[in-house]
Amino acid sequence: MRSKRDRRRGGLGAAAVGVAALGLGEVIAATRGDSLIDAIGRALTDVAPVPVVEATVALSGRHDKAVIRIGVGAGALAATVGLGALPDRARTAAVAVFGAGAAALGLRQATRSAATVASAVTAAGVLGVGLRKQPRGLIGSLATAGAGAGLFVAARALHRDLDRRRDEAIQKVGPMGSLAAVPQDGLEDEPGLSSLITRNRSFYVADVNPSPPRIDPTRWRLSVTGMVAHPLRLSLAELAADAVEFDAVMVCVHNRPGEGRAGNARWFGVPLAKLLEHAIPEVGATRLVTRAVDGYTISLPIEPLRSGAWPGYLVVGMNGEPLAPEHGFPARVFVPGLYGQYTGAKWLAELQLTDDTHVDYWVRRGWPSEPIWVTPQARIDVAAPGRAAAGTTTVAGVAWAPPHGVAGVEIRVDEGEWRAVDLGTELAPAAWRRWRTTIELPAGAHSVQARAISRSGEVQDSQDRAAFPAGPSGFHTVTVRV
Ligand SMILES: Nc1nc2c(c(=O)[nH]1)N[C@H]1C(S)=C(S)[C@@H](COP(=O)(O)O)O[C@H]1N2
Ligand SMILES: [Mo]
Repeated sequence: MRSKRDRRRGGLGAAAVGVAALGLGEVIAATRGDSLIDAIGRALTDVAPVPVVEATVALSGRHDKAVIRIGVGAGALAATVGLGALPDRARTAAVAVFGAGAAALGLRQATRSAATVASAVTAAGVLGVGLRKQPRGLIGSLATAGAGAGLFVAARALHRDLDRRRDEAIQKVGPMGSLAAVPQDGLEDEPGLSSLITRNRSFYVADVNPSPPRIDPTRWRLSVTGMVAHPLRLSLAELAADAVEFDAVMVCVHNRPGEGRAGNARWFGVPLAKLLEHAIPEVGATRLVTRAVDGYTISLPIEPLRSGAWPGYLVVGMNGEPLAPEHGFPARVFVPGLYGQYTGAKWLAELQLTDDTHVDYWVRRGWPSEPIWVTPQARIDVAAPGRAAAGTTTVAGVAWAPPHGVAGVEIRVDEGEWRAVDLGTELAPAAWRRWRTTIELPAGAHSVQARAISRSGEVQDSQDRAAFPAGPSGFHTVTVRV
């Protein structure tokens, strides 16, 4: 019988071995720019049931990637402590299963990384041996954990070096479109209001990868394949030569009113109608599958893209620059007006024309197969004492209703009458539109709500609805104290 104190020591030693094993795994994966923790995170994302995904997104917000990483790391350590408490033979079997599972992950079509396989096998080996001969005493455990932490630092340094080289390669690509004349809408003087164009660095990031895939632009080619008479293979430069600029808001289907998973940019892309015209779809081709380098897919109906009814683009630039790695470098598909989850894949590898038998990543998990359109939404960014006159309150924000455009924004106080606000100049119907008004409020606390009305006549829905399965709705409500 081991005493309670021994067991606690054992837990500490096992945790230290876990840190060392994971740290070594991270270094091996990092030599190729991969990460064992991220590979496990992606695999868990791939199999998590929709309610788990939805809860994670709702609770972690824009920190979802950090939450997943920390969760995987903590889970792995907890598992190690559990393994440490098992009898030798059971533990060896468990570690072997663990390692085989993680190695299989590295072999999956989605990641297919030799470095991840080597990393998983090595980490499992270190676990197997280390848990049998656990470090003794507090000092031994701390030394082992410290060595593991050093390996994490080394892995980070490797990543930083690779990131720097990748960023240099992206910079060499040169400008993509221009933001020479920064557009204005007349509301430039409102502090706290979202900028008319969201800077690339501030633009929200939403995807299933804990870290963005690295793509070498000199070797990358876009393939247009499948049911086409004339398959295409195009370089980034060839695509850029045919690209045009357009302004549009991109919105994540998880963006509840008031949240920040939406951004407005000046994009640079090739109209999909033009690419389809060159490729010549065969009779029977109904879906355009946008496939990312990691296997993720989003598909779109070909007909409306071909006719131009849905103005889709193969995007290669954002606000005058190549796409940032987080935003899908070197290319992505974007159909303004469709939620991000339906609008097209980032890190595009291929456009494949096919029939209706294709099933997308999220559709396999229960999301509707037909694209979901963004509904009108207004967000309140500012609700503060007015600067012009004492006793007034300025309320300002952004609103969107792509692709038709925002016809009006209204606010109401304490659920009273709706009143119209002033709109900034419209950049483009698919872009977001800023708005502002000044109101007088009696002393006390008041609720202020906003709603958007689209040019197609759709009024923002008052019903509070979660993102799944048709997109969120409801009003953004803020409390103002006077
Ligand atoms: N390859 C790939 N493309 C993707 C996704 C993804 O997970 N993988 N997520 C989609 C979702 S859900 C959204 S909201 C947008 C987000 O684009 P952003 O990160 O540039 O804002 O990308 C879309 N394209
Ligand atoms: Mo999204």
